[in-house]
Amino acid sequence: MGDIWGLQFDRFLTEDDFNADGSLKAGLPDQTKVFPAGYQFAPGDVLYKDLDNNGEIGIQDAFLVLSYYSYQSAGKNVTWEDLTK
Ligand SMILES: [Ca+2]
Repeated sequence: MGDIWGLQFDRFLTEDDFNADGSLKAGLPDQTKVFPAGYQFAPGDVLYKDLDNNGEIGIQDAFLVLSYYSYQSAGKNVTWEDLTK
């Protein structure tokens, strides 16, 4: 088993994070690099912390986590391959 890198869980998205048309409101970090292409975000999805405050969630926001279990329990099924795109 190699080292496991993960993103820091911030909170879950709520209905207040979405516009009437289902799009995410402005001001939230862009998470499209760490979710599958075309993924439609919905209330209950994970919102990760933008650790370097560049407005998007990416590999630069990842940090070393020791427990694979804790990563899985954080929520959605994000693959490591997606982090490198
Ligand atoms: Ca970032």
